[in-house]
Amino acid sequence: MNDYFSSKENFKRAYKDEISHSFGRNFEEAHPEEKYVALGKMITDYVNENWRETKNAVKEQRAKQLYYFSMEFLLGRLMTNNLMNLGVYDVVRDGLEELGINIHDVEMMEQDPGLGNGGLGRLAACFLDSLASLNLPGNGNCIRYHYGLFRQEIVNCQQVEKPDCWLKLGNVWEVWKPYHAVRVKFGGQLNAYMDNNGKFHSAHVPDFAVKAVPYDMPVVGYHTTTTNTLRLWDAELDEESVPGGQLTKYLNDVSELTVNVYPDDSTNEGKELRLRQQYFFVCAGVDQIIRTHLLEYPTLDNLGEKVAIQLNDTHPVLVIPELMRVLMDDYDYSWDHAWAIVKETVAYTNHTVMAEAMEKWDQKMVRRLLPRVYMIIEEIERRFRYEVNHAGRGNDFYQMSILKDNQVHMANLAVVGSHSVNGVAKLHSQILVDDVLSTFASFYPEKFNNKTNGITHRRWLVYSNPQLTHLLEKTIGDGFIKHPEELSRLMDYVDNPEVQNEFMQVKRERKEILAAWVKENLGIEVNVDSIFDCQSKRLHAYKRQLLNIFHIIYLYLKMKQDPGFRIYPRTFFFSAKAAPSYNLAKEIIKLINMVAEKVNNDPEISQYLKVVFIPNYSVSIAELLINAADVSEQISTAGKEASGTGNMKYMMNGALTIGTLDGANVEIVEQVGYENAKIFGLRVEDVNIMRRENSYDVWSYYNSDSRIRMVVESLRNGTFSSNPNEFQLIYNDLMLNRDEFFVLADFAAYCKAQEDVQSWYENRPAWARAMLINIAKSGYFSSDRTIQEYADHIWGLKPLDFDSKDEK
Ligand code: B1N
Repeated sequence: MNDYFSSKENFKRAYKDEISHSFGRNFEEAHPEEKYVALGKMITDYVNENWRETKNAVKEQRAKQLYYFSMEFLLGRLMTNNLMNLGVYDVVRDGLEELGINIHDVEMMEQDPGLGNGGLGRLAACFLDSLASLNLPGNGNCIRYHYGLFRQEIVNCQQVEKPDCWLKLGNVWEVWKPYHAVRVKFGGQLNAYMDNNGKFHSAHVPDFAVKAVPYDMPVVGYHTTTTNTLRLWDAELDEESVPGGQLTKYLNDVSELTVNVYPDDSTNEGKELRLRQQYFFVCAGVDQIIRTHLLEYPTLDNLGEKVAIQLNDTHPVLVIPELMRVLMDDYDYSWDHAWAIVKETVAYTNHTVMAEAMEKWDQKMVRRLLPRVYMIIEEIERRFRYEVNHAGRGNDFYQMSILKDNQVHMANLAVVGSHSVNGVAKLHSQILVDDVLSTFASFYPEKFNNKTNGITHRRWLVYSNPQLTHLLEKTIGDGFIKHPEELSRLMDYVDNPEVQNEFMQVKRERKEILAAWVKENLGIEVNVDSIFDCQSKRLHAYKRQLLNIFHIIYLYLKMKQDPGFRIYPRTFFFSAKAAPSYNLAKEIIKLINMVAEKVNNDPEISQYLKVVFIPNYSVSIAELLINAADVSEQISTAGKEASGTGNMKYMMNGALTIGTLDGANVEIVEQVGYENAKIFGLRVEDVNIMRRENSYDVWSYYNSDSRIRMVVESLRNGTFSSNPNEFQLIYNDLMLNRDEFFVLADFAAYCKAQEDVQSWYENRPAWARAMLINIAKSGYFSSDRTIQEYADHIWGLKPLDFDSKDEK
């Protein structure tokens, strides 16, 4: 390994050399951008050796490898992460300091790669970190989007979408691999014929073909040799495929494929371009797997033994027919043999039960765009029907069928073509079995399992909260960084007043950092002695930001009416993007911002109550916000949030959860006990009964609770806007469309829970103790635990062995 980072002196020398070689400048003259890029290049150089060693180890050890197919990887900045995982952060920080550079300024030069929407994409990124840190050979496969999810600005209280040009300084972490390009074909004619031996052949003459070109990013494990690969596919023109006279259209079609992340989270618009994107990275990824495998093994018979493919939701489910196509058409496999290999290799994770997120594609569109793949899906369906009938379950076939109502039902294809189907929290996996996929669960019980989500404690605790990390190291040692379950050692100290005080001091420091940022960037003064109450996640009706803002409106109006009523000072933070076409969600953002404006500028009230909407929620904002929270808002309608992962990040940084029994909240309370979280509201069973019996009547809540009346009427009576129709979508959704997500039904319970939270906070030692317990019990939610479970029970993946070179 080169010795760039072996000492401060070596680093300084190498760094100056790098700047001079790369940019032909003296160090003193270099631009800040150049200083950032130069450091990035040094890190990538340094990583190269481990990267090569990892690839060699996979070969030599004939190790099984994972390919995690995901349309999203929400990585966040990588500089600090990589330096810390390599164990050279301190050398670099100190070396830079001697050169008169603050490492923080260099870190901030990096554009946050936002190649995802929310939880699903961030989960994929956490998984990569855990795979490498556990020495497991696991690669990511995705698209090299030229723009991340949009950058959100708030103008006149409303969301405005701006482009997120994350590549404007280039991407220092990536390596372009033009020689590994793959041709991806769309549309056109399928000419099928039988040869003289009666064998079926098909020749696909596409009407559009592009080159998929890989860009590889190293994924550095924490203090390990293992350096895995995240492969991002870019689309380039395929010289042979440019149709005469149509260059401009052709180029448009090519660049469209990688232009943007689709901004839908837990919804699905069913647009053709998205299907094209899906096939694009699936086809390229499958091709790479096959070629890599054949370099090491003479046959594809053992593919399932050496390769595991995990489908992150149904977005990459075309892997199933595509792998069938390659095995049969390119490598002469029989259907049955190919099908056995595909099922052995592929596993599927479901991330949502929301009907509007379930991917369904118009059959005609799939047939037109992917003729051979469609033909294979039809055959999968035909054989599956036979299997179901043969098992005497013919009556259940329709429920499970892939092709119906002129649509291709992607979740059904995923279940049929894989050996494992998992949900992402216990409650969610149970709902899949009992409800959403119940017919499948009774037909293929052995496929169904649960893998409760996790988060990488390295990014979400160690790197983003150095103050807390320092306190933990001092109190329980640093073993928890490799073995997060050791966080439970903190249980011995939760009653220790000194540790409690030190922890509250740490929390205060984090609150000050956030407050300073808010002041500088948003011009809002917040009181660090107030309770920091945070809800940060995508804006979606089922996540019920509306319940939160309604409670705030209630507090505001009540304080205005009754000078005797005052609350313990609280600052409510929101951060959330709405899909650009999701009008209700955008109106909720507008409401939050208009309430904020009113409340924050009311001199009578603003010392008790502030509302801060932080624009452009992203990994970087989350790193600033979450560790400053006292209260974590996890208030989705029971049964709707598959898991949630923000809940885990907040908990790990000590925030107390106010939440419904939904998603992973259930397991959080299981860990910490009901006395160390605040659970309220309807449960799944209650919601199901009310739905089944059609017994929920918003008007009865409206009529019987004057607080609800007061809040709902404030939407229309000029309190927050002079335009009475300003919040009409919200009003209609609740009062005329029957409040699908039970906001009014849970309102009273939520208010009561919030009162309890306030009294709790007023007893500071009890509060500090509960926060410490939350941290102590958060080890379970490390994605190291999650990944170990996937590796053991789904993938059959073993750690690489580097001759005990790595610390254990
Ligand atoms: O996946 C996360 C979970 O923690 C969340 O509860 C869940 O809502 C989230 C279509 C989705 N489910 N479905 C999506 C994302 C993009 C898209 O285009 C659906 N995201 C989730 C991780 O398990």
